[in-house]
Amino acid sequence: MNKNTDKTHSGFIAIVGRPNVGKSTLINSFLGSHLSITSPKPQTTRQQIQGIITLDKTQLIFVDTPGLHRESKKKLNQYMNQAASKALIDVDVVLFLVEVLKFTDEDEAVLKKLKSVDAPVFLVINKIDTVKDKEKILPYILNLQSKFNFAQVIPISAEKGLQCDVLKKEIIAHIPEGPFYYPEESKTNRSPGFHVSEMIREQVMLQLGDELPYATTVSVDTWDDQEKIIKIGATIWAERDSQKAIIVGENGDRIKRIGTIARRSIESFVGKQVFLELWVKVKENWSDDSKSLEHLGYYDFD
Ligand SMILES: Nc1nc2c(ncn2[C@@H]2O[C@H](COP(=O)(O)OP(=O)(O)OP(=O)(O)O)[C@@H](O)[C@H]2O)c(=O)[nH]1
Ligand SMILES: [Mg+2]
Repeated sequence: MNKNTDKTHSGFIAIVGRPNVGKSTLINSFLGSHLSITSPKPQTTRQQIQGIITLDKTQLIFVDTPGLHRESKKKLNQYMNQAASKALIDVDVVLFLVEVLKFTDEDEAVLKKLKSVDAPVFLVINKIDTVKDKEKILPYILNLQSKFNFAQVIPISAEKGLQCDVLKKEIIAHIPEGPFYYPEESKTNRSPGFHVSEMIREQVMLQLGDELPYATTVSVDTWDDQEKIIKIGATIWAERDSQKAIIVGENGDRIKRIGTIARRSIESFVGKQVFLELWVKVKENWSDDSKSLEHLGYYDFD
């Protein structure tokens, strides 16, 4: 084969599954950076996030999605489910992520959605590091294969990086010829402000334990890029005064900790010193109000 051929390959790979199966951990493992936030709590990711890798003549655009879930009374949940469903349109490969030895009603509902997808669907069985007796995995795979004609079945551990290279090779084999969609140096379709708001939200999720009010979100309000430092002002939005008090913590301890840890991740993301000013404010019912959702960044993003 002529190595100097100008032909490039490019394609979109949607990562879908119920909440908490490890979709964001997988996209981060492919990218080698913490692009998409993760947490032990379900419904961490709320919007589509593209992570881009360009390897010589191939561009892979991975699409991380919110976990598809049953609960969709609130507008935010409807938005999340729609964002995940839309990711299935016009893609080249779909990675259906499940957690090894588990198959819940929510997994079943995702699989049902995949029946109308044109692209090849890979069954990606994650968290295999948690199973000692690997022989148990075979009957689990056979059962799932009886439900759907998967193009590939690949057990992995996204967190430990096990078999992720095998998965990547199989993905590349399914990527069609075509021009690059993004400049070679692009890593994401999202703005730095979006990623910063996510890093703050990640700390809110991690620091609040079981007290976490589900309806919190973060907006980045000011961004002043100076010679040696970036000054960022951001707001954490809660729905009630009682939730605000939990986020602030006694004597402001919790918000301080959230700010300090988020600032460190932001500094490593922007490669510069950061001064982060955080506010906590209340906007009643924002998660069930279309206008507030849009105002806080939850709109159609393509
Ligand atoms: N043991 C183990 N844990 C994992 C693995 N991959 C992900 N996790 C953990 O599973 C939890 C959920 O991971 P996420 O990547 O946030 O899951 P997600 O599917 O993106 O979840 P949502 O955004 O809520 O839909 C986190 O605590 C991860 O550390 C894995 O391969 N092995
Ligand atoms: Mg996620």
